[in-house]
Amino acid sequence: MLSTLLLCSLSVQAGSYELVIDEGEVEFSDGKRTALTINGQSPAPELRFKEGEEVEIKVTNRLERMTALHWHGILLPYTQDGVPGISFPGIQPGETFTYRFTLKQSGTYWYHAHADFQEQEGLYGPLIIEPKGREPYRYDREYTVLLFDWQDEKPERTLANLKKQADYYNDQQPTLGDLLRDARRDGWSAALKDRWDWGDMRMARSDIADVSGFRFLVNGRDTEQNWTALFKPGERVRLRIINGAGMSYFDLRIPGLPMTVVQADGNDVQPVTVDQLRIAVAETYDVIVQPREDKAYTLFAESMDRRGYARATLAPRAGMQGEVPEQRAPRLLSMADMGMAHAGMDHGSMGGGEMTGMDHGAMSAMDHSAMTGMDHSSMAGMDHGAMGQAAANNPDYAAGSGIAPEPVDGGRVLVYGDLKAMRPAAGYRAPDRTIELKLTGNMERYFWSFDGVKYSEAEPIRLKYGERVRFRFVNQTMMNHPMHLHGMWMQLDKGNGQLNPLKHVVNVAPGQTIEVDVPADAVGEWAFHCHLIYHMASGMFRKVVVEAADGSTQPFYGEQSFSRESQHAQH
Ligand SMILES: [Cu+2]
Repeated sequence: MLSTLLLCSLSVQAGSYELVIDEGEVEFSDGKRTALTINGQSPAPELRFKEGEEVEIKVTNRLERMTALHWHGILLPYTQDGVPGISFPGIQPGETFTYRFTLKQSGTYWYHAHADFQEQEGLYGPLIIEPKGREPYRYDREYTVLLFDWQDEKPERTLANLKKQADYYNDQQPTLGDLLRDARRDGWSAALKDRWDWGDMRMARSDIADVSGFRFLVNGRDTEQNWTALFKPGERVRLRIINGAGMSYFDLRIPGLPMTVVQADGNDVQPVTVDQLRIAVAETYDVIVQPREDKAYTLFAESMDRRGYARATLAPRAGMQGEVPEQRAPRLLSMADMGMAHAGMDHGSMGGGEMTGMDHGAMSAMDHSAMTGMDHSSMAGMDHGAMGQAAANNPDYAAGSGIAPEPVDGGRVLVYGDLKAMRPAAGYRAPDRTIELKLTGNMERYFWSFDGVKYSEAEPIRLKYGERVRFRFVNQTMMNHPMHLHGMWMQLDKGNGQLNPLKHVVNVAPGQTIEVDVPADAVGEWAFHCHLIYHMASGMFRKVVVEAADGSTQPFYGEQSFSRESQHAQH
């Protein structure tokens, strides 16, 4: 009897935090910058909870504009999800909003602002939930490794520049010199044809990322400040890696230390040991490393476009430094990367600006209206099915998470197909229906969209509570898009069936098709968007409405009531 009571009282632990959002400063190796802060710091403080806990987080807004915090990847009543205009009206200047929810999961997550560009200005931090039970892996100590891409430029200004000229930040455009070099190497006809192809798509072939000028950070520290984690040789160290960047993917490795991936997006996966991993914007990976030598190791996270890197150190003593690897050359997209070389086009017989000699046998159901800036008259269309197939045939894509980074010294690179859930998903079954979503954009006018329709002009996607919906993402652009669904898991289908991993962010590489299954198990209104902040802001966003059988969208189980307290904080 006594022990039952004791257990009951222990199971209603509460984790509470008070967070104050304000303007403040961050300090880099070359001086201070103005930033948005939480409790005076950026990144924001690490929040730690226990699975099953009732959470209460009071957030006070001391800015002169509306704000909102979103708990990324957390299952909760939609009213607590923190998206202005969908979950709630936002937190007005001077107001305090109290978020309340009960944690039904564990793992490594993060939180960030979901209001204009405030995340990019500093409102991001880790959110860690310890599991109720024992974890299926052992480690001696743990560190959070939170990656970020700081911009000195105000984000509103960046977006305005992109809207004026989409390649504003692209300093890697092929030049006349490149043309001469390619012509010497491949012959004039090949070199010109390649340029014709790219020109026709109105995109530069180095559009792997569309914004530059970032300072890459680990836990708020730049490469000179060199954030350092200590270990004793032989210890097993868990790194909770979070990509909190607004726009940047990272190719991360620790030369000399294989990384055993044990969690992806907060969910345990069957351990897989790799030498390098690509982390898309807003994804998390937990890895365990075991440095055995009494020396410093460098954690090296190159931005995918190779314009820079984030760097940290694992060392037995403070002040030590490991060797920092050479940065690799930027990788240019090829037509093969876009999955087009195999799509049935006979490039040999093109001429005079007309694309002729296409192998129409390999193409059908032409629909390229959404394809960015294509010349419809000369390009007779593309079969996106063939394009997806070509992507699947391309070794880079077969590798999984997009255009995989080049291996270093033959090392193993993590790919999506490696991710198998530690435990089979409950209720796994064939989907009830499929919704295809084309990822579309227009680089010339810098707007991004689904199916060519911007958020401001789009109807919500409606799901029925209890159904299982397959989303097929067909990327018709030349950029990677990290797709993020709020409130429900996406089961990434890489052919592992019941062991398809649960993800809150799934990267869809250029020209690639990716499928995920979504169990619609949370009634309410949810955000569904590309997590690249400028893509989201320019229209790559949808509302998903999950309705109960009676049409209601009010959560009817386990929801916590919430309160809204208005008070005027002193300035
Ligand atoms: Cu995007």
